[in-house]
Amino acid sequence: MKHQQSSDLFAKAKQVIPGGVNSPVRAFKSVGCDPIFIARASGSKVFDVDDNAYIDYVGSWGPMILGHCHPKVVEAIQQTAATGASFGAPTVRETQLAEMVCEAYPNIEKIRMVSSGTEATMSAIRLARGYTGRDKILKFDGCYHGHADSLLVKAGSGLATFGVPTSSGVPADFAKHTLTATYNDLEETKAMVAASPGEIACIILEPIAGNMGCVAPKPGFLEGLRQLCDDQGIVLIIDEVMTGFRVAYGGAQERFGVRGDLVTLGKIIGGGLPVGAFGGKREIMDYLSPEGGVYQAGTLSGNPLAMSAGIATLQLLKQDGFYEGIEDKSAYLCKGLQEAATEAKVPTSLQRVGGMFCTYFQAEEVCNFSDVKAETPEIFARFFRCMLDEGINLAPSQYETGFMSIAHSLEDLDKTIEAANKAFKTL
Ligand code: HOZ
Repeated sequence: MKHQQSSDLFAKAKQVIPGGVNSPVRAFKSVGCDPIFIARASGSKVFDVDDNAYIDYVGSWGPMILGHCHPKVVEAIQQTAATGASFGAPTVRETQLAEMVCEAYPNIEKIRMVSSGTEATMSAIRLARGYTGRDKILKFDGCYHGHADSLLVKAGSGLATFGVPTSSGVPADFAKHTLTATYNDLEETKAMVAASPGEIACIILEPIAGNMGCVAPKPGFLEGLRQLCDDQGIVLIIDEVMTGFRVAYGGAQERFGVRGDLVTLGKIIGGGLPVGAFGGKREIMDYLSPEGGVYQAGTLSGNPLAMSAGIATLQLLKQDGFYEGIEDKSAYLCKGLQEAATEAKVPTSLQRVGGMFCTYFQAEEVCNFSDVKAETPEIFARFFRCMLDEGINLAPSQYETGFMSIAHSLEDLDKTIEAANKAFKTL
């Protein structure tokens, strides 16, 4: 496959954009080739500027669960754009989308819209601190919650991809308030909480860790965290930016039956437009300005275009059988990938929850960040390049999750398995 135009555009971009990209993992640095520049997309496919077609499992890193350019979503955005792109004043669509989210998540009694997942988690943490009057927060090694200062500590994919667990530029005075525990290790978490009695404002986690590949919570982990937070007056923040409306209409909380005090959302609820949201118990949300003293604001918060795309998307997700469809397609693909790996005698751990999946190039299951073996990302890089050459667009990092859309056809899945058959044999 030729990528000349992409490479030329990348060289040009690097002159004016740091690393040529507006988000680091997109630079393809850890997979050893230049990134492809996308010209357009449709359904399950993206097309690059050299006119190569790829079956897409990035899905804009999660939002495109309907596939690209769903006609109903495009129509909603176009109609709204014709009436004004942004007013910085309340509109009816904000309440409509808020009602839809509250209906899907019974523990979200009130919700505030923002413009990105980072804004959502950053604001939820400030709110938890304001509500509890405590400074410390506890997160898990390898979980990514956006790039706010206090969250860039052992933060998974974006940083792990480049071998820097914690960003520079984060003052030690901020980072000292962030405790990190091992994902899926309830006993260690309990011990850390016990060592800081009455000091921890919140525990924040990805209920399915999607920034160290795809790691499901062990049975009892989420339940144990819920109990721990209840016992210690700690706010449990479940970060569903990736999993919300993805692994079930009511997200991971519906799937696993454990509910947070606060929930962060993004990606799917904006239908591909920039959006984020945080919500939860009325009692906590009422600490937020203008009701309470915790300040948070945004010029583009509740943006009309994003609200329309979100409403149109959620309406389609509500249709009968939608999540069964995603589950079936993902299960079919992962079974095929596993068989291809076995045939080629490549040790793999294929991990999947609903429409999120990851192939680790090691036999041992990954249950936390340090379970990823040192050689695994290097093998992934070779696999990635081979798959790209076969017309399969995977996320360019071992630490990212793969996303299925409802637009992927059986033919797409079979082509992907066929490509993997070839790729595994080259490793
Ligand atoms: N690490 C981010 C997703 N988990 C990357 C997002 C992007 O580059 O758009």
